[in-house]
Amino acid sequence: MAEHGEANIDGKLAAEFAVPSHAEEVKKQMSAFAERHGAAGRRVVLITSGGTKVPLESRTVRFLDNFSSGRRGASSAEYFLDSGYAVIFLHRHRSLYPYTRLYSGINILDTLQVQHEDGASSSSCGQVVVNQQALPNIAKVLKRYQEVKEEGFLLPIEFSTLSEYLHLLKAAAQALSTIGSRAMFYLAAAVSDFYIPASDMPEHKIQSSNGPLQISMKMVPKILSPLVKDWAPQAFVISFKLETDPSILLDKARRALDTYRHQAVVANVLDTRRGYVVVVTPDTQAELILTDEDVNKGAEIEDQIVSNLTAAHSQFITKDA
Ligand code: PAZ
Repeated sequence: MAEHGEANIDGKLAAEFAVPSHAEEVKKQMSAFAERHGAAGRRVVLITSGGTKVPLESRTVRFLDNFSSGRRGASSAEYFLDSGYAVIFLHRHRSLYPYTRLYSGINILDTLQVQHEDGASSSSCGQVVVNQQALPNIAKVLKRYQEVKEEGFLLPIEFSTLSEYLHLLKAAAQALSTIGSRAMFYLAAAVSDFYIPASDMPEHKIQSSNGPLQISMKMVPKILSPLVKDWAPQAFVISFKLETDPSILLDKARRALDTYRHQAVVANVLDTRRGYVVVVTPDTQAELILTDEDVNKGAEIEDQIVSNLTAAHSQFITKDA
C-alpha cells in the first residue's frame, strides 16, 4: 500500500487534510515537553491510541469509524510511565485514558454516597463520600495518577478526525526529533486506510431520498514513511499491525518492516489481541502470551509488550552512542 502514498506525502498532507487550528500551539507544548525531559536524560515515548473518524460530509453528520477502544494505548502508557519514560499520549477524544480506563465501565453515581452529620436537618445536602468497594484499588491508582500529573510526566493530546491525527503526529515527530534515539514512537492507534478528500465531499447531509449510497474513498498517505525517513530519523519506531486472518499476519508485519525500515512491528489478531501478540523485528520474532494464571492475577499483555520494547530501545540507544 505504501506505493500510493510515498511521493510527496508532505504536499498531500497540506493539500488534502485541513491543518487543525491548534497544531502550532500543540507542537510548542510537545517541543517543550521533549526538551525538558530530554535535558533530564529521560526517554520520551509518543503513544498513539484509539481509532480515527473519517467524515462523509463537510458539515459532518455521518462518519466512518472503527472498533478501537484505546485500551492498548492507555494501559501501555501506564507501563511506560512505570518504566521511567515521559509519555506524550496522542489519543482519540473520549477513548480510554491512562488510570481512568480502570473505571471506564462504572457509573460514577453508583460509587458515591451522601452522608448527613448527626443533627443536620434533612434539607441539608450533606457530604459526598466515595464507596471504595465500588472502585477497586482507587487509593493506589489515584496516588499514582497524581504523582504522574504533578511530576509532569504525561502530556495528553487529543484528536478526533483523521486530519487532526495526521497533522499532530507530524508535529510530534518533529518535536521529538531533538532528542534523537531517546525518542520512541509506539503507534497503537487504528488509523483509517481510506478517506474522502474535502474536494469530493458533499457539504450538506447526504439525503437518503437520493437512494442507496455509493462512496469512493482514496488511500490515506502512509505517514510512517516520512516519519522514519525525514521527521524523526534517529528515533526508535514501533508500528502495530492488526488483522482478522491470522494466516497473513506475520507476512504483513515483515512486509511493513521491509517497506518502512523501522525497528519493530507488534502484530495482533482482532479476537485474541488481549492475550497474544508477536513482536517482530528485522532479526527476531517474540511471541508474548498471557496465560490463564496471569489473567487471574490481573496481569495485562501490555506489561510484557512494554518490557520487551523498552529493553530493545536500550540496546538501540547503546548502539547509537
Ligand atoms: O484500542 P484497542 O485496545 O481496542 O485495540 C488495539 C489495537 C488492535 C488497535 C492495536 O493493538 C493495533 O493493532 N493497532 C494498529 C491497527 C492497524 O492499523 O493495523
